[in-house]
Amino acid sequence: MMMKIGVIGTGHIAHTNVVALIGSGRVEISALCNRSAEKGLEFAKEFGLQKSVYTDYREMIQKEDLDAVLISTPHALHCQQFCDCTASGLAIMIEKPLCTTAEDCLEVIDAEVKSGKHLIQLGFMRRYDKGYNEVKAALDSGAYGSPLLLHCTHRNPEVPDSYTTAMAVHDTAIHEIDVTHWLVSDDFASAQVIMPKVTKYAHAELADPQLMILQTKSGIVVEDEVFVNCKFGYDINCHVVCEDGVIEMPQPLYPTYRKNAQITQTIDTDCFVRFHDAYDDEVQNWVNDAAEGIIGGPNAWDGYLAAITADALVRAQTSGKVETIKPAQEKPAFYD
Ligand code: ISE
Repeated sequence: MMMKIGVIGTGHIAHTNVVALIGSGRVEISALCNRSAEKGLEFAKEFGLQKSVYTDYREMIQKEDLDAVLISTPHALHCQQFCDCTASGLAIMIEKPLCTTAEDCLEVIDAEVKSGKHLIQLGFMRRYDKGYNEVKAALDSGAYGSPLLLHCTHRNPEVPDSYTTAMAVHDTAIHEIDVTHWLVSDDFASAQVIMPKVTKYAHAELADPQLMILQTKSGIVVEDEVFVNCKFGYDINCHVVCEDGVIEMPQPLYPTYRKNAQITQTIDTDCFVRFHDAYDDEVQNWVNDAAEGIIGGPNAWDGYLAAITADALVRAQTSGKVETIKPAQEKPAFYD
């Protein structure tokens, strides 16, 4: 049976996800919603979806007979939309972050727990990337002993002038926050940020690069260089130092060219190209699981942990101190 999906928000990520959803051959996009009717219609036309286009998602979920929704709207709208969709018992796939504040994340968690059913899969797509999965499998095999220290880089070629210092955490490092906590199966306990000399390419409101240092409860240190005007490419690295060896995440496979006494190799410049397959697998997994009535992948509690870790990093950006990360409540047994 085809799963009936409503799409809330029709921006760039929705586009990537809808391509993957249609490609799964297991879903029908029944309706979509954008606050701008014009944009909604444009999107519908592009995909040949002669379906219902709404400007109000509440009306959409009320009127349509949906099994699930895909949410990719501005982050500040997530909390209310979650709570409304959860109340309707719909399975939800949502792009990161869960919400813009830790309090809102707890509200969503409360709504999901009260619903009695796992409904939310959070779109931290790096957990579906082949390279990270190879690192995870090596760590879980135990062959390299315990992880001690992770060196990560998150480099973007450039960012617009609207990108601020705090966004280096909320938009960018948020990926390492989630994926490294998943890799080492440990939660973060403290955060620190070191601000090096600022690149000449950063605008006045942006400290770039930044060195973010997180430490887990068991003492593992994750060091993340976030450099969003590196100019040369979209360069994501993860290097795990363990007791019995070192694991380095593989890079996308491009040929090397030898010419003029040089070896050259492509580096991606766009996150949607670098993580194309991860975005695709994330959606395929969600569809396959949801068809069986299962919700897997990163959950709302992971979203909350990422939010409190991000908050501590943002505090550390200005305090220059080591900031403590402590959940306001115990993890509900629901998420065990
Ligand atoms: C963006 O939102 C992403 O998700 C990218 O992966 C990240 O590299 C970029 O810095 C963010 O702005």
